[in-house]
Amino acid sequence: MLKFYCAPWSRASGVFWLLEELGQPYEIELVDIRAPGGVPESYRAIQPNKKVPAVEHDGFVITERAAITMYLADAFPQAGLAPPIGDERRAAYLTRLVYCDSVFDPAIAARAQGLKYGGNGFSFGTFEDMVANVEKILAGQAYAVGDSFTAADTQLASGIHFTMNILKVLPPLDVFGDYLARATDRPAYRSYQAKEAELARRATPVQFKAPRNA
Ligand SMILES: N[C@@H](CCC(=O)N[C@@H](CS)C(=O)NCC(=O)O)C(=O)O
Repeated sequence: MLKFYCAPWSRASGVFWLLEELGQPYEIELVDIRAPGGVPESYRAIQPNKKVPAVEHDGFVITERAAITMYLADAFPQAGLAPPIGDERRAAYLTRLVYCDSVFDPAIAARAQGLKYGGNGFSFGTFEDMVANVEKILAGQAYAVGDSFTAADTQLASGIHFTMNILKVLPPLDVFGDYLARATDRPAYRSYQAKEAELARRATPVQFKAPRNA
């Protein structure tokens, strides 16, 4: 049994895409994070911060995108999206997958909020270092890890898409655009998009605010 707690166009999107890549049956539970009354308190039993995504698998709940991504890609190895322990790509795979949440996302959020801080003030470091690192990775190879698509790409590509094309905080470098075109040209990406659009019809509409540096 696989249940996916999510909201459309949110930090659950990369996991949504991954679930489509895995090809396993799963049930969607809409958590309407934009509902005027907020997320019901009872959802804390699933996610302690009342955030999406969360996944329930065979009675166990997994939260935090990076953990969910690792868990699912390892739990369904037949999809071939997680370099296994012993594979020489495993180190880069874990590093880049976690980087999406521990550095990329908070560095973007800090920039979008106009937060002023010293380079060592927060564990995610500077926005400029983050952009340079992601640019360097993607200039040297087709995907987050070498020349094949892994679960790390569901997180990195969905993060780049949202922050560059919608939030407009990540600079629109060609290397990011080319990577996005490559990484999203997949049947599972298209089926995820269709399902997310369908889910959005049941949820409170999104209203994105312009970033403070716009
Ligand atoms: N640390 C969490 C963060 C997830 C997160 O920020 N989710 C947002 C959606 S973009 C959310 O659920 N917000 C609803 C709220 O805070 O009420 C993860 O990476 O899974």
